[in-house]
Amino acid sequence: MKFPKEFVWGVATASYQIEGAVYEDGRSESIWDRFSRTPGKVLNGDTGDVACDHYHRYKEDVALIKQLGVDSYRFSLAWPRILPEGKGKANQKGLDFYKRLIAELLEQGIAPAVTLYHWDLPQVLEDKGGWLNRDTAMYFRDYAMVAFEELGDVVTSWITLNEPWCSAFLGYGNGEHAPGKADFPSHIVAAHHLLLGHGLALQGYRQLRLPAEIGITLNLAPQYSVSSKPEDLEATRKADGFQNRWYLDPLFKGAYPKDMGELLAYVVPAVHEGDLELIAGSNDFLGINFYSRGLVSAAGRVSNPQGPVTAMGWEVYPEGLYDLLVRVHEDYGPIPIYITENGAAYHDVVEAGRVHDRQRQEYLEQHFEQAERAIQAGVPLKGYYVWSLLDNFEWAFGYDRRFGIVYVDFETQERILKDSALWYQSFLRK
Ligand code: IFM
Repeated sequence: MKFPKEFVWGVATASYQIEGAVYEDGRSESIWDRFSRTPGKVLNGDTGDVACDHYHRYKEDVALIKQLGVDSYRFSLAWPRILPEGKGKANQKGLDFYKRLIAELLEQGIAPAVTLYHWDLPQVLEDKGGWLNRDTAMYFRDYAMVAFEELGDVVTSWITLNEPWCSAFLGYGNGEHAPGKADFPSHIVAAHHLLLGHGLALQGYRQLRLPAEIGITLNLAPQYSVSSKPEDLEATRKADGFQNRWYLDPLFKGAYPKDMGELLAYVVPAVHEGDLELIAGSNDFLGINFYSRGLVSAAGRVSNPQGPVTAMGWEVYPEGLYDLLVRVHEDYGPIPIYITENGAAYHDVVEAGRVHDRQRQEYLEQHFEQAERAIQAGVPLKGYYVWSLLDNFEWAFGYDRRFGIVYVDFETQERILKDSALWYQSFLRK
């Protein structure tokens, strides 16, 4: 495989999934602390209380990142560590943790790519309505400004939001994620406020004239119809509208997709004058998280009986990455693109101190190939972050699904480089 010299290779994580130390140094409760403590919400009653204990072991983890030989590390800031009240006064101890982490990364020559919001909203803000409350978008802007001002001289790349579809739909639409509200129409309002928060943060960022690039990360999945019957094609168009265009269109075209009748009706009351101009502010790049595709029939989503699946039950369909990248470039470009997450969960076992995760290695290899194909087809793909550096708290699945290329023994906190990590390391050396 051949990638451009300046191509950025990385690994990614997120605060609540790895940090632990939820009561330390002034951090306040997040919606995930509350949700994971609610019986029945997370598999096995798991919480992020300890997770990978990264808060205390960050030096060891940076050493692992260094050992892999990647260029960049994508991680997220915990809003409740930085602004325990959700707004107002910043917590110096929280900021200091990220300053220490970034200093360590820079010392090792690893570029810090920072996500501002990877789902751990301060619970105090949820108590005021969370993302259903328009004020949360303003609080997000204020929080982002604190981060920009405090860390703007050392961060090389900013991502405002991770996967607003998940925050909105899983959080407020079907309740599978925190804060666990299940009201389909209102999740569209939450999505609008999330995008508005992104637009406001971007506007504030531009005023500071900082050097780093800034963008947003969406979880996109190409949707394929099971047949060419008009009813299947129509269902596929809607699935694409719901998953992909509902976010891409306002961000890159300044309007919600006109063909999404029901969703439009829900969003109209939430859209104030000027919102869409803010949302369509100029991103330096688009981050895409890619895991699988959607296969759609008029009766709903279907699964491919022939397709291999990961431990999440998600079909492995690498060609979908190529199709998606080419499509996004054609319909929404030109815009530099990063794959900010790609990876797979499998049920790993440790055998004589090794983890032979051949399937994960193959998954990555096949997706790298499709990324290379997309570059050859003219897509301005600039980088690729493997999800995830470490096995971690996989949201509603707790510690039951392992996405790491590094195995974590959650009893002892021992880390073991899986075969996929060793493969990635030798791929990068080449
Ligand atoms: O673990 C998550 C991550 O937090 C967001 N993107 C998808 C991953 C796998 O489900």
